[in-house]
Amino acid sequence: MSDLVLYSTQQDVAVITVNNPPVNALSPGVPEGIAEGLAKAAADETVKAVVLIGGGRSFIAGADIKEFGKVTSGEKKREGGLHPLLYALEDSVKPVVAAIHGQAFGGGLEVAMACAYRVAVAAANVGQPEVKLGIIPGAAGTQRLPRLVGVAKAVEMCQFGDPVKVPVAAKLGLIDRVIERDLLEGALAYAREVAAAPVMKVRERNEKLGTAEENAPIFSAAREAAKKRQRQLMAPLAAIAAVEAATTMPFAEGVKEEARLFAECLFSTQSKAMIHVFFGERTVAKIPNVPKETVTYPIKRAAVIGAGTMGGGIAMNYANAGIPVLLKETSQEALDRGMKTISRNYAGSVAKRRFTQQAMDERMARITPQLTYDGFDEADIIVEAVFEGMALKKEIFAALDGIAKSDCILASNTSTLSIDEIASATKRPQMVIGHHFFSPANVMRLLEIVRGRETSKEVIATSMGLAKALGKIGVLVGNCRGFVGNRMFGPYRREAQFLVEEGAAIEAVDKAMYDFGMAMGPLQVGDLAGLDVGWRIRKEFQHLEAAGVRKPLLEDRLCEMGRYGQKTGAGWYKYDENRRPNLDPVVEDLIGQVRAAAGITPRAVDEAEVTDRLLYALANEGARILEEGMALRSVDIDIIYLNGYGFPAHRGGPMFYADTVGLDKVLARVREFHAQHGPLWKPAPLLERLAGEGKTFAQFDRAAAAGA
Ligand code: 3H9
Repeated sequence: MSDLVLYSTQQDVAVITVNNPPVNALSPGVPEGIAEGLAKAAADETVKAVVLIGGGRSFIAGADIKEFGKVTSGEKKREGGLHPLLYALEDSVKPVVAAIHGQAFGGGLEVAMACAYRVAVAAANVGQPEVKLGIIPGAAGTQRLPRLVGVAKAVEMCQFGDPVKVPVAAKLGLIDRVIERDLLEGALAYAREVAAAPVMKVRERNEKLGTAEENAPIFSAAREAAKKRQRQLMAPLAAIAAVEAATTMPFAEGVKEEARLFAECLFSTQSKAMIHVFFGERTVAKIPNVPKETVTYPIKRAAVIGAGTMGGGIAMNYANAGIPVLLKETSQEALDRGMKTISRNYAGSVAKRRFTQQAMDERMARITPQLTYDGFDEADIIVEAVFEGMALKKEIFAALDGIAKSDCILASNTSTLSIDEIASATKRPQMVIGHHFFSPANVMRLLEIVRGRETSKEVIATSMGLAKALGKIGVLVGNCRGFVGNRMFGPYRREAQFLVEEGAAIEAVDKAMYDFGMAMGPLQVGDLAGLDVGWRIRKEFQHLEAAGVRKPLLEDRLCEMGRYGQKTGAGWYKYDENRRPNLDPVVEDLIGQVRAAAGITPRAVDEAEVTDRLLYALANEGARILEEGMALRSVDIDIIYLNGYGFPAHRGGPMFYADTVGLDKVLARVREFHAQHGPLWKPAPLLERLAGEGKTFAQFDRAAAAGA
């Protein structure tokens, strides 16, 4: 047998141990190894039962996701899948007991469900998370699961893919015994208890499959929920259909229907995009010149300067992670306002039962509001979160330089300003870094970690680890204006405004992007974030603007009218008391005036032009960022957009999307826009090079990784 699966016997019970770290994925060789172990057990007369267990940290976390790409790219042929192994497990005369710890996910749970019994430690999780990869269970998960847990729960598990804790799974009938002490010991004892008992094969158990009348409302409710909560996704609908097949077809037919739906999903662009995101989220943690072994600073105490929207949200992150945090403001009024907002946010979570009142009290107690720098000398990290103004930020960092201990990380939450210039106000630029949180900071998952010229590797490694501890996804970016996310968002929102100036309706621009899958259209996003933020930044950078380059005209005018967006009740739209956007004739008038003053004759703009202008503005700027090394890889840009800007996961991110369109086609459109609209559309040299070579951004990433 290969090293991937080990076989041993413990008196009268055979033990098959999957040994494929880190998560015991069902990589090539693993199913074969299990089958071999099973055959050995069958041939050994002294063996009465079998335990199947995972070595290391989990049972089996599912199919090897890396293999899917090989199949869809044609590099590898699709074979019979796991079914032969699953039938062998289920038909085994000697009962097989799956012993679960860590995770039994996807193919791992499917293997466990083909066993005669399942035992598990209470801390383990089971689930069918395939939809999160844009696919559905492909080894009869949609057929065996409803037979064990009933139709409603099976639909929920396959449609949403969330993990289920073992105590819950035991109540559902998915786990036969929860093992309190040593898992292997418990599994062996259980195996001996059941060795002689007759086994009812899961595939032959139909008692939980319900009647057509009982099931109809379950499926229609699930489809309704998919429409609302899983907009545009094909896998959840396929998962529902596959479970439905379990209720209307004999097992073998249901398996065939599942296979058909699985293949449809696997070969879709959606699943390629979501698998790209799965690996991308793990890739961003890997920084070529900051090795895994880099020493990190322990972060036990934090301090935040500024109790506004951002500062308050950042303080909540620390409090949520169990780290006490000082929160400083300059006036009692601002401090009280900030603390009130925090308390209101927490109370909202308690009302929604996300956590208890006691948890809220503990979190509140970790935040110390104050007007002074008292205690800042003991902080391991200080995060500055005051408004965007270089002079003020430098003043604060100069003050911190005199107060903070020598190994304290000094972070700025700036969204656009130079970390190097901020660091120049201190005598320790190696300790200075950008921690760019996204609003609302206690909710949004993205943290752009901005590396200054002199930021030390230890400070970077600590920041990446800290992001994880705060429940964020940290992406390292370079120090350029707007860093990665906002630098690209500039052209994206600029084009949205240009399109309106040229004749597109406000709501048509927003709808086109919403229909593409974005959480919100670009003009609505402006209203949500506050149009004054960009206005202030434009004023700060006015001196850098090149003469003769077209500038968007409308948002400055809206701000001059006091229309900052939702916070003032009006921006691009007018908002009612429920924050619903309505078109406002005042804005229509303004657009008319602006067009007339600029000599623009409005023209018809179709949806394709809106999506191409906006999405290729992102990709073109992204290509520049990549070439300059401001993002480590194109996938880092994608992860930023998915987690900070509402880009849909099933499109994979702006760079992946451009790859799926084809860089030659993207370039052709960029050239067209360049000819029509001038220098802002100059094609990025990297885009030209890759398109010329018939390559993709993903290939650029792979080549860079190979060279690193
Ligand atoms: C499936 O099963 C389809 C079936 O129906 C069968 C059809 C025929 N494959 O996340 P981590 C890697 S679909 C390959 O950092 P954690 C991961 O990339 C599958 N690799 O650790 C990382 O690599 P690296 C259904 C995998 O402790 C390393 O392992 N299953 C797989 O935070 C550590 O991962 C799923 O969707 C895999 N299946 O979390 C489960 N899983 O070190 C997906 C992980 O090079 N996995 N890797 O960056 C997870 O949810 C989490 O990884 C898990 C561990 C919770 C297991």
